[in-house]
This record gives sequence, structure tokens and C-alpha cells, in this order.
Amino acid sequence: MKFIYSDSHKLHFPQAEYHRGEMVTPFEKPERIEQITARLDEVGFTGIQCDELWDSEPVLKVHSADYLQFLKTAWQEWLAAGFNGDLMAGNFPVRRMQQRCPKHIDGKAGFYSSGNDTSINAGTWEAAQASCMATQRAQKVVANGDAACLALCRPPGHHAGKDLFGGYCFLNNAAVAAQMFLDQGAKKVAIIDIDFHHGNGTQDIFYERGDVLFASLHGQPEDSYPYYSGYADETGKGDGAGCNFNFPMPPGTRYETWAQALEDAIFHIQKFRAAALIVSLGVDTYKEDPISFFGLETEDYLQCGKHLSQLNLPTVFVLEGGYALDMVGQNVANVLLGFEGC
Ligand code: 7XA
Ligand code: ZN
Repeated sequence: MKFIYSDSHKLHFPQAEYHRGEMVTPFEKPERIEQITARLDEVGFTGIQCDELWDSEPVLKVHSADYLQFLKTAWQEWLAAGFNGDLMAGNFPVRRMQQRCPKHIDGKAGFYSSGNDTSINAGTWEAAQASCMATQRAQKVVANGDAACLALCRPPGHHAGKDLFGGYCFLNNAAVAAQMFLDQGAKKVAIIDIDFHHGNGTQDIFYERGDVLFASLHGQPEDSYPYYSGYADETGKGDGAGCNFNFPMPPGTRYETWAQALEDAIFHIQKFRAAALIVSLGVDTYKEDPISFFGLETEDYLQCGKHLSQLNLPTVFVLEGGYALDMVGQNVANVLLGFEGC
């Protein structure tokens, strides 16, 4: 299998993250990609460096134009306001407040953000575009006949909504890949999100659309980020009614239980008759992940890949989370190896 990456991901390197009462080195850091690339090389996958410019057309179908403009100019506006250090949102338009975008960047940041966990620095916009471009290239590899391809995305994407960044995400790479299949003629596409965290951004984008099925397996919202979405009774609305499937699971969930949810999701995808599959591939379900609470083992990812291959669909894997640096490469590799029947 080929995997697509861009060295521009290194341009995004937030200084610190507020985590459980402390400022810490961000979990979502450049070394993640180095670890994964090294392991994928070792097991014989083919890495392709991607330097092209992105195509904004499918991106504008899943994100609003004003949000993309915000991302493009946010850093310059932050500097122009005289602020030092990374841009981080600190004020949010919560219940009963005005949903109007302020002029000042400090207010704008909160208007377009879901939390204070995701900072913007000088190279963030370029890195986010490169990450999205890697997805676009992987989608084209699959559209041109490869059974599957991995986009090694950094920053990740599944928490990015139509007009919101957060959870380390800016552009929703999985949504862009799905939109590309549709624009190329597919009638229906499925996205399965196996990251530990609920793919709230992807759900937001497709919640009222009937052309994309979204299924997410994740830590239950009672206990885990993003906290305010991911319940099983969120099933879609309007044209999208019945096309959204959430599988929230409690702390300590191990592979047997998790795999049952995977089978259920696969059953719904088969019934939907999707023409292509996008996998939001996070391996923060791993038992040693520092910010999550499931109990998957490294060998379980082989089985997971095998299950996904049962769908027998053209498949784009899009990297999301996974922060246990010593095993992140092997865990990602195992999903792909299992998918290929190794
Ligand atoms: O899949 N999403 C992630 O791995 C990022 C979760 C961000 C958690 C931040 C909580 N303050
Ligand atoms: Zn995650």
C-alpha cells in the first residue's frame, strides 16, 4: 500500500497544551509522523512525498468560506494585534450569547473554535493545507485504481466542523476525501471513524446529508472529549436521518467489545451500499495511549484491518490521533497489514 505525506506538517508545532491543570508539551507533535513513517518504511509500504497545492473546490463544500478565510489570516491578525506566542482561543459564544463574529482576532478565535486545546502558529495554515493535500492525493491514488491508500495527515481533521477548529484539527480531511468521491460520480460514500474520540466535526458536516454515512466508535461523551457529542441517539437529521451511527463505549473497553461495535458499523455500511470508504484512522484506542481510556492491544489492530477489508470497498485511510509514541507506528502499520491480509 502507498502512503502519502508532506514534510510541511513540521510547520505546525504549538509550544504548549493545557492538559489536566498543567501546561505540557503538546501530545499532537511532529515526532508522531516520524515514528509512523519509519515503521511503515520498515514493513515495506511505499511513501510518497506530496508537494502539490491543494484543490480548494471540495474543501469549500465541507467548510464555510468565512471559516477558511479566518484560518488563512488568523496568524497575521494575531501579530497585528500585538500578541506574542501562539494563538489560542479563550472566549466562546456559549448559550444565550450572540452568534456574531467579532472584528478582534481574540474574539474571532473563540467564535471559530470549540476549545483552548488547539493553538495556531506561523506555519499552521500551511501545514493544515498540506495535510489536506495529502488526503486529496491519497483519494486520487484510490480513484485511479489502488484498493487502498493512507494519507499521513498532520494536523489531523475529524474534530474540524463546518466552521470550527479544535481537538488539534483545522481542516476535515476525511470529509474532503468523501466529497471528492461524490464529485467524481459516486452516489454514496461511508466514513468510519475508529479514533478513540468522537468525530464530532465529521458528524457536524454530514449530519443533514443523505449521501454520506458516518459511523464513529469512541469513548462515551459522559467521560471523554469532545464531551458534547457522540451519543447513540444522534442519528442524523433531514436528508441525513438514519445516516449517522455513534457507538459510545465506557472506560476500559477492550477489543472484544470494541470489535462488536465495529461489526455493527460494518453491517450498516454494507446496507447503505456505499461506493467508497474513508477510514478516520486513530490509534489512540491503544491501551497505553496517554490521553485515552480503551484497552486495545497492538495485535488487535491486525484484526481491525482485516474486518475493514471485508467491506471490499475502495478505501482511503486518513490519519487522526494516536499519542503513544513508541507504538503508534506499529499500531497504524498493523491496521494496514491486516487490511492487506498479512
Ligand atoms: O481524535 N482526537 C484527538 O486525539 C484529540 C483530542 C483532543 C483532546 C484535548 C482535550 N483537552
Ligand atoms: Zn483521538
